[in-house]
Amino acid sequence: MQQILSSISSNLLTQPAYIIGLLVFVGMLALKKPVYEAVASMVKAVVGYFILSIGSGGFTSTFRPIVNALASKFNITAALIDTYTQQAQMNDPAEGFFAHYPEAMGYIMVAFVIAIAVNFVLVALGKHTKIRTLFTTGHIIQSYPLLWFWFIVILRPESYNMATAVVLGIFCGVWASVGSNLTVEATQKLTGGANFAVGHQEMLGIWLTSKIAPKLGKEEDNFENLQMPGWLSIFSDNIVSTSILMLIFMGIVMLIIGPETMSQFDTSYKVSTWYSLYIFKTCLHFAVYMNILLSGVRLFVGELTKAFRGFSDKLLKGSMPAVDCAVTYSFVPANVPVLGFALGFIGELIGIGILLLVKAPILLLPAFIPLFFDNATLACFANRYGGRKAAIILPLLNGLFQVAISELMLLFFQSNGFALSAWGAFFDNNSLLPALLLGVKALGPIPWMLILSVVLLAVTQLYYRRNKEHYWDHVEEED
Ligand code: ASC
Repeated sequence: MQQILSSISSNLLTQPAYIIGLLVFVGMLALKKPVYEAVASMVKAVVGYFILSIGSGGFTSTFRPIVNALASKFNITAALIDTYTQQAQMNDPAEGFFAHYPEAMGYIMVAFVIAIAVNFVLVALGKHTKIRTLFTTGHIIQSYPLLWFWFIVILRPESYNMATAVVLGIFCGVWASVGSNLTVEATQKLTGGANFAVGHQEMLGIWLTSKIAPKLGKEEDNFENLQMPGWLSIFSDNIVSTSILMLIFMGIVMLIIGPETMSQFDTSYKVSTWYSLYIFKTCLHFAVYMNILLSGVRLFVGELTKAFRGFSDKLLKGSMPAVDCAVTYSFVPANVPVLGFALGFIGELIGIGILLLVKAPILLLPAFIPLFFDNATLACFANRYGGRKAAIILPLLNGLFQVAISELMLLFFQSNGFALSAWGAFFDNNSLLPALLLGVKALGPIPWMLILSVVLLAVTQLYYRRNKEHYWDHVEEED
């Protein structure tokens, strides 16, 4: 049974391309489109998603070695600010600690499947629950129990059992639903009403950005409206501005790293290649992957928006899909996410400098995934709600926040007898997760997760009351 579940999970449920393909196919049929059209739409959506993944994977494979190489320049052993390192440590069956928990993977799988089901039910009962968002990013929903189950067991070893797994699944489903639902208004504003929300790891961050950014700057002063005089007008072109920004910023980082260290981290780089040309090529690839990503997004979002009407009108009334954060990058000038990344990086480096200065007990090093995807996404929303000023200030602050919370959470686990090798510092992991874990420690996982679930669902009712007027606009518009 566990094998079947885990096979379905790794092959299907955690693959957004197939989930979206399936939604598009069923949605088209619900709209009474002929089967051949439904198949064509599905193929385009899946191909679009694959293209998006190539862009998003290209960022990671090209720029992760650089961030890692920079980290190694510090010549210290330290914990990483990284999601995947953290997942790898927590799920490594060879680690002594986990050898005592042979059924854990089964429990985690149960929690994952329950989470998906809970999201579905909450959307199906959307009239009452006010949840509008169907999570399509299975790899994100899976990452919750994959980490949180272990955290709970570390903090409360007696809770290694099925009951905890079931309640964890309920909590994860509630969080995925409530969190993505909170991003609807902001994402609609960002996309000009494209009828989707974000289902990723910075949902609270998006909501908070939509509240804070307007206080930092004017939304009209955004990057879209930026008129560059004279020769500076070449910067209005995204490809040019992205490339130049990365050449300056990453170029400096790569010069600091130097060719020797770089060759240890990027096997495709040989010292015989001119380092200057290697820097040039690598930095310009930021624009390459951004353009790949954007063309994939356009393809699949087009199909998804068309087909999802089948769900929102007929099958799951009033619903909209919650998609990967990278989708938002195609609704702003492409230099905005790039700038968010660069500023988040600077924020993290300042934070790490402070840790060194105060001789913090645990040193931290940056890593690519939370650094890029968190800060790039928040920058898009900051630009829409508070213009350039907000798009500059908020990622910088978030970089500092990523370092601060990672340090505190690593210390918290250390004081509970467990040395984490990384903290996956996405905004939700830095805000919701500490609240979850402190309560788990104090009250035990089952009561606390049930309390939090009720609170989150109640908050959604309040959220509905505040936004009542336009809450279901996306459905009416389609009529
Ligand atoms: C994550 C994660 C990824 C990226 C990707 C961004 O949190 O696990 O692989 O962000 O979803 O497109």
